[in-house]
Amino acid sequence: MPPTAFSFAGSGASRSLIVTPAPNQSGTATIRVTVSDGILSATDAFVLTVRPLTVNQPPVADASASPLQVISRNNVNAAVTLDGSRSTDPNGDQLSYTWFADGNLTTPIGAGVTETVTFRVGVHEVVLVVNDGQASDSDTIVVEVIGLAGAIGPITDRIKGLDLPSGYKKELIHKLEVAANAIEVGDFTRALQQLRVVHNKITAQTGHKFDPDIAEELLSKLQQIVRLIEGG
Ligand SMILES: [Ca+2]
Repeated sequence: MPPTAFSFAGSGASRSLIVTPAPNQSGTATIRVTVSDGILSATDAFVLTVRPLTVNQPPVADASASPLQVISRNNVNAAVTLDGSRSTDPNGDQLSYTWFADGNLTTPIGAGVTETVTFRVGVHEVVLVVNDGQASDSDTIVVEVIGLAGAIGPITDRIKGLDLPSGYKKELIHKLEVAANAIEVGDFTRALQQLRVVHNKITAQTGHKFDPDIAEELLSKLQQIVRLIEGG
């Protein structure tokens, strides 16, 4: 506290001490006041705390779901876990979480940091709104639930577009189509058998007929489907 921070008002026995803290400064100071009538004096002290004016900064919403593409084993729906835990607040305020889906911003589908919800096959727009008590922010993600039978289609299409020997390509596509048809009729044993053959054929040709990156992409999609069938 500089000396200019202090001034006195009043007169006689009724006086007041006016303390004006320096602008943009905060902290704690012990202020000691001594009064004297010329013969005797008395001293008292008090602690003055000046707090900074806190301006609220809005939170930042960050929604995610893992994975963004989910395969539905029953071709009807699948459980998706939504995650808002990466949302932040510059002031460190505690946040509330509200999840909405498919354009319905009235009825939330959940209010947790993470939420496991069941979505039907199709594309779903999910909105997370976080609020720090004063301000809010939102983040939108798109989650897609693919029917198990439909999950093979994109792999088939990908292979169709690749530059591969025609006989080899036809064989892979045929086996994938047989697998897709088997899934449609619930013959998972046959589907697995076909998918494993395709998986082995691609594995054997990785770095040869198949570019390693493309092979890895196709194999991971096939594994996802195989795991899902085996798990159920
Ligand atoms: Ca805040």
